[in-house]
Amino acid sequence: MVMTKEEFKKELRQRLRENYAIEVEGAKPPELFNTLGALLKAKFSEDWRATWKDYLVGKQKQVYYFSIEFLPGKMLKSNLLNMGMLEMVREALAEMDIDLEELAEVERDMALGNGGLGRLASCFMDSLASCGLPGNGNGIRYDYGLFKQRFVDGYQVELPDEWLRSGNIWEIRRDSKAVDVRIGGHVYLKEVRKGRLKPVYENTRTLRAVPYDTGMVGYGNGVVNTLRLWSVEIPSSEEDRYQSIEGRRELEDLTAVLYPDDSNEKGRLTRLIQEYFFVSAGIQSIIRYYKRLNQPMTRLSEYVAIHINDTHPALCVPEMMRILMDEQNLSWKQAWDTTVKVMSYTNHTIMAEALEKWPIDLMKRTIPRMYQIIEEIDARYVASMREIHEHDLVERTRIIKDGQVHMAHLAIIGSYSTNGVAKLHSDLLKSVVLHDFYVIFPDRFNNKTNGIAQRRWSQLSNEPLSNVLNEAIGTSWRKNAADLKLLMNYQGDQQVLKKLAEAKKKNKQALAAYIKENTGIEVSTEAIFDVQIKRLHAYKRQLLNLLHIIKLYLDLKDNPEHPMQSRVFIFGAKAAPSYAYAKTIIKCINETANLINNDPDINGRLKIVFLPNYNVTLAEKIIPAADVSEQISLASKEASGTSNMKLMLNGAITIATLDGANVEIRNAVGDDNIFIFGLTEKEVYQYYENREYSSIRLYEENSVIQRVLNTFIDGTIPNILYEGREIFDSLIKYNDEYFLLRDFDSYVQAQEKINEAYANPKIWQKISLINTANAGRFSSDETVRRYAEDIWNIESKLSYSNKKG
Ligand code: 26Q
Repeated sequence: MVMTKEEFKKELRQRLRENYAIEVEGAKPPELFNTLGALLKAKFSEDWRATWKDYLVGKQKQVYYFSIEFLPGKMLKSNLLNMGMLEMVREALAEMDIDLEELAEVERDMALGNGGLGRLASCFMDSLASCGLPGNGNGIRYDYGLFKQRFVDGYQVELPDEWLRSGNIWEIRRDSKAVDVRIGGHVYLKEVRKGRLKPVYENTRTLRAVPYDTGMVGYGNGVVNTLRLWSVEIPSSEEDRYQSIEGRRELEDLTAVLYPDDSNEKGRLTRLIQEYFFVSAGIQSIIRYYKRLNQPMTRLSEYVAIHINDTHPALCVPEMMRILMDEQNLSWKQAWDTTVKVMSYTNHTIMAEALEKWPIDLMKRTIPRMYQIIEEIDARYVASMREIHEHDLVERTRIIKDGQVHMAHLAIIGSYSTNGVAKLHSDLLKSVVLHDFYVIFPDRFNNKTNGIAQRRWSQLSNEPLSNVLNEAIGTSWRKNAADLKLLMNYQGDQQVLKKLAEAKKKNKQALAAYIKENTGIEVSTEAIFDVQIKRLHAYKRQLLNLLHIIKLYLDLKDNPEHPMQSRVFIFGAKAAPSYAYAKTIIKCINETANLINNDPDINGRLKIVFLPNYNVTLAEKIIPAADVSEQISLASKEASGTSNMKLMLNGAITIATLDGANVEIRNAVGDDNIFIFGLTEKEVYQYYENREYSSIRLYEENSVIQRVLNTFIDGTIPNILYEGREIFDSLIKYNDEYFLLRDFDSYVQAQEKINEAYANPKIWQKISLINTANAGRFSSDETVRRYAEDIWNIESKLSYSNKKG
């Protein structure tokens, strides 16, 4: 099956001649990229078909992961790696004077997600295929991915991400699998025969959902699963109904843009239709497939599992009910029992304002049949629970209340499993956020700690590190991340430690060059590379990081001899376009960077680099070069975090609060190998209860805090007349919602310990090694295996084919 180098070269040449009428020698990178991509797609398509056939013939149970976001980044190298062709192709191209890295840069990031949630979905897609698990993705093919970020005068400016402009080599449009989705109009129920009601639709509009499939290639196992993304079109039969150009545009634009993660923006009609659109299309296509298995609808859960990734696809519940009742003629009870047995749901947030709700009238207007069904689910839920539970509990947990439809309630009530994404988070769901539901459905709650696709975040993005690992512990860690543990045997081996340090140095040099080229800032690779990369959110506390930097700046101004390691603080973060406070923080970081980076007194000992347009590709450049990983959210607020895992794997040492998966990282490496600070989640909740927090008191009593905060309003940081005041007020006038000032001292102390540890390279390198060695448990291979076993009840195709013989 695997191609030889000569075969590859021959085929590449031939395809270039056929498709572009050129020779390799004259080909430009985009032509080469497209040709190479097409060649690979053709090559894995055989396996793709075979996988599909295998699932069908074996009637294998499959999971469908419904997510409104997927964030795969670039796919060329990852496909090459998984197909076992990376080294061969690299060499073959080199022999033709082509640099694979340069070619790979041509590919546009597929950025159909905001951050952690979308990236997790893509890590899962990789791991499902790599573990031979029958799992498919279902989502939206946005014409524009997440906005591109630039800085102008230190302000964030958003530009459209036209990722499809030069086509997408990996996708296959499947017209034959298109389905219709109905929205708007009115629906009433009509009795067709005794006791049998059928919905009658009036004035509805029909949209055509066209799927684009992308193969998800497993690592060295011949399995290729499918990521199906839907795009909207106007069906030709309906064309003349959309007379006005505006009306037409509105519908055609349905899948145009990805909504930015934004809890402030509520009730956006288009977003709701997007949610229904990809849910309805996805479920219709599942049912269409299921019918080929010739099994009764009531046995659906033996063959199909549907996963609801956060509440955005929660309409899976009523849509499945609609199809089973209205189209497959099941009774309410049959349909309900079947639906609940098929659905499972993951919660990704404990921030109350981020829990999705839709106004009743909006939902009634746009998806009337969904609303009818939800109303009925709600009524039956209340009726059945009232017999068992107290009135108030039932009222608090109902789906429709306060004029709104509560999507998390719908997802929990309509599924058999609800999970959080880290131990602490799952515990908080049970004890606080979803406690009422835990009382009612204790068996439905479980934890599945997040994970990362370890090959992308080491083998692909950090070759220097991977080479040292291969030499020291062999290559089994690539398939089995737990084997990274073997590295623990080398914590005293100066040879290996030195090689790891050299690998880190190399990565820092590469990042330094990137920084110089893209920002003009010169940084020393002797300095600590201190990294905070994640969406910009008040609760993630990038501002706390900034307060500490300003403290260091003032220390150095007071005393240029102040003992400290040189540091480069590296930020990557996008703010939702309408999230004014987050944008203010970006502006303040950028202006502080201007101040510090250009202050001759500082003499390069302190630098701030805010790299614009943080995305998967940039993460792949930053993470291998990181010394310090900033995971400093207010305890209880970060559901899990996943950059914490990626940075750990790459040997960065974590400074963290006991939040999200940081708790599990601490347990994995031990207290000596991580720098923990700040309030615990319990202490945070105590403050909420006793209401004793007073930031102004801390300001008045703590001269360091006072001095640091004053720089925002006394002109020390230039060009932030309004922004500085906004920050100052948020911390003092509005009592510092995320307790930055409370955690400040403890954060400073932890940073001082980091400083000391870095001063001793032997200690530092050992801690770094221990972090890499213990990152294996955060492989998403493990995570999806647990989902497969505990929730979805699906079996690996690999063990399945093994069983067969
Ligand atoms: C909501 C309403 C309207 C438009 C957009 C949204 C929206 C979009 C994206 C709301 C939330 C998101 C994304 C959330 C997210 O990424 N959460 C992160 O999920 C990670 C994976 O589980 C966790 O590691 C992070 O802790 C969590 O913040």
